Amino acid sequence: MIDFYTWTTPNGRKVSILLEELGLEYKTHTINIGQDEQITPEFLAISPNNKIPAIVDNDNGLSLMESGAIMVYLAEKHGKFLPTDIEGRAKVMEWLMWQMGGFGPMLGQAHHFLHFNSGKAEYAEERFRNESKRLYRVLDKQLEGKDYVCGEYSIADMAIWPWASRHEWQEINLKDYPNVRAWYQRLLARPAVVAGYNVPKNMGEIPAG
Ligand SMILES: N[C@@H](CCC(=O)N[C@@H](CS)C(=O)NCC(=O)O)C(=O)O
Repeated sequence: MIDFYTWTTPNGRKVSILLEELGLEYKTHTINIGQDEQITPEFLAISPNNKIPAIVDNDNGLSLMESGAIMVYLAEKHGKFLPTDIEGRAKVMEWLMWQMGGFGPMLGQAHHFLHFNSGKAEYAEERFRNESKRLYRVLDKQLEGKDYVCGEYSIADMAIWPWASRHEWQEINLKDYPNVRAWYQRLLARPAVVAGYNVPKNMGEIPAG
């Protein structure tokens, strides 16, 4: 059984979608980051960087932070959603790292400057609006002729999708990125994606794209 520490954000949803896709038994612990629950000593013992998501695997006592590391661990432990051949694995890791280093952090900045604090920093708004568009163009190109980011459905899709679900906050219209839009809706049709999105609680309708 997995103890899963999370909040209603894309980084948390990446892991809950994978937990649902794997059909694993897990217990959700809600860490309300708006109320600083991520800086309690109990949570810091599990997640030393004081951020969600984190897990404890009760099979072996392993605690892990960082969504990408958690996804690789669970995919490898259960032998799903991460190819085992060296090239296939490298491609999924490439797009997982792209999400961890770009499509997450840059879009997170877009949320701050375009959604939560618009009108305060013109330079930052312009920078992250342009960077968001560039990242969506990259993803659109990667998805050309493919159903999933690396061909087969993998943890790369599950890592990228929750960030794309916040496209409205990023001032992105998915109609401008037809391959992304089709892929976004393809994942939205998966019951495990919807179930994972609604962890730790239902926040209302999921953007349809
Ligand atoms: N690189 C980390 C980022 C995690 C992250 O930024 N978590 C945010 C919520 S999405 C958080 O816990 N923020 C609380 C804080 O910064 O105090 C991961 O992918 O797990």
